[in-house]
Amino acid sequence: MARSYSFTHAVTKAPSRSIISGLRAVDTGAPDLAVFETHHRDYVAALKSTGAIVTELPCDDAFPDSVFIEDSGLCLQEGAILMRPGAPSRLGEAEAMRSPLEQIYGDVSAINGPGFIEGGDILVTEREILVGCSARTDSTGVDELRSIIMPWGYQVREVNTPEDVLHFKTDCSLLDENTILTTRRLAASGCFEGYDLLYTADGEEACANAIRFNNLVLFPAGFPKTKSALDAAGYDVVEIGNSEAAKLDGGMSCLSLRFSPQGR
Ligand code: CIR
Repeated sequence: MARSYSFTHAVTKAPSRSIISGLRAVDTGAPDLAVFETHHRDYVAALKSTGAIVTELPCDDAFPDSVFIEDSGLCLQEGAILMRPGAPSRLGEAEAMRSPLEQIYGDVSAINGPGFIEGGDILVTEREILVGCSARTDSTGVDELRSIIMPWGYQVREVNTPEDVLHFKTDCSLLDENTILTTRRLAASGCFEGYDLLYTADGEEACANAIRFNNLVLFPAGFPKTKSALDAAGYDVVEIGNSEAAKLDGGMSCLSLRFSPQGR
């Protein structure tokens, strides 16, 4: 299977009591920790059902958004890179990931700045790595990432996250070697030329953040038209409740780091 969606490992972090203080663009009410925990358990179970080794880190009350672990790192076969989150309240989350990732990789790299970059803006496909500049990720951060991973043979392409969209991957997901699930507003930027696209159904843009993880597509519950389109296209879709993460602008990709460390 392809390296862009076939993974031996994942790392998750449990939601903390402090999620009620998590960042959000629009306040639609406080997330309910018990419901979030149930959804999170279902999510971890789905990852494990594919045979992957899942490291479940305990919650960290100091960082309300740390359940959205994807933003703190980028994990590739060759190595892990600690990100440099552009949200000031999240900056320390990356350093907190150093030790867990060192235990898996032995050694890790880091974005040292002055630029910023969050994992939610990074889409790894089979042929390249797209990084969307956003309110959290800037060109300087993208350049520093490029300087670390180009020697490993990766092509990094800087693109743009639409205005008022938190992260690039808020609006897209990889489904297979050449297929991307995307909103029309993101695809309109032309950033997916050469890929096959499956569009979220009108009114269901909030389900664009899914993940292909081995044989499964983990997909937020409550988006029936897009779910049917994925089923019809032959994907093995598992619906996971996302109501509480959504209150904090989070989705399926944000909740894990997914990777296959070389030789481990
Ligand atoms: C934040 O605003 O940073 C969090 N409340 C949500 C982060 C979602 N992460 C992601 O899309 N990768």
